[in-house]
Amino acid sequence: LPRAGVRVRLGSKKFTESVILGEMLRILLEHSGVKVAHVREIGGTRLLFDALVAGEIDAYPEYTGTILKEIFVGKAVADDRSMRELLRKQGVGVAESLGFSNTYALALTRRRAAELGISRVSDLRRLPELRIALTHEFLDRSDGWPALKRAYDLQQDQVVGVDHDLAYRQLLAGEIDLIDVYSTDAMIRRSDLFLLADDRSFFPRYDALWLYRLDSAARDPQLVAAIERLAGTISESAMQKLNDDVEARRATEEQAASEFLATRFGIR
Ligand code: PBE
Repeated sequence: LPRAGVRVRLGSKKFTESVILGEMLRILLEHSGVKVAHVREIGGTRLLFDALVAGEIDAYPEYTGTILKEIFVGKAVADDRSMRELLRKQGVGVAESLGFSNTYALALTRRRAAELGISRVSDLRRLPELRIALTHEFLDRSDGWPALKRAYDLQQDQVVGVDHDLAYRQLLAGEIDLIDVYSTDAMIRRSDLFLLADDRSFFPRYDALWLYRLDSAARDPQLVAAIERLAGTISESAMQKLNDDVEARRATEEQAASEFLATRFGIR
């Protein structure tokens, strides 16, 4: 990871939204004169959080439910305060929410959902033969498939692992019936997918926010200032639009991020 001359290193996960958020903070920091690098698409949650704790990066965008269910899996974290406390013990600070939530959901094409006559996750109990493809991280998280299957009493055993982008293609090609999606994904609206209602409230909230190293923040106050400036500024529909701009190739992640900063803060 780049070090020479760089004061702040940002990381992002391997999906469009994470990269856009990383670019946003990178541009904002550059604008305040900080030498900054954004290491894009490092991988999944584990890799990013480990890199943060190891000091390989100074900050990355995360989601509250992911902190509870993946990073602190097995630890009983009662509330927001104890989550912040646990993170602080690892030298990690938590910013306020960016203003939107991005939850997991199960999706089918609208046509297939109508054919099968289903609208809720619990309806899957009637359909043990359904062809399901799920992203690798979802297959293996405590807020993912095995726990969801238990919570809803589902029977499907033939579930395959797939990359997030590929899942959409296979779904639209009719090769599979059901995938997991992220609720701010552009493809949901673009392909008119149908999301099953989480009728047993299995999923927690996934408010998007920045995690950062407390020592980096002490060394570079501009890091926290920029992160705080972004808090509460991105609505769910704004994030969907940014994701869509990139997915539809109307803009790169950098262009989408800088367009947002221009509109919101007048930064050019
Ligand atoms: N999410 C929903 C996950 C992936 C899907 C954005 C909260 C995460 O990155 O933790």
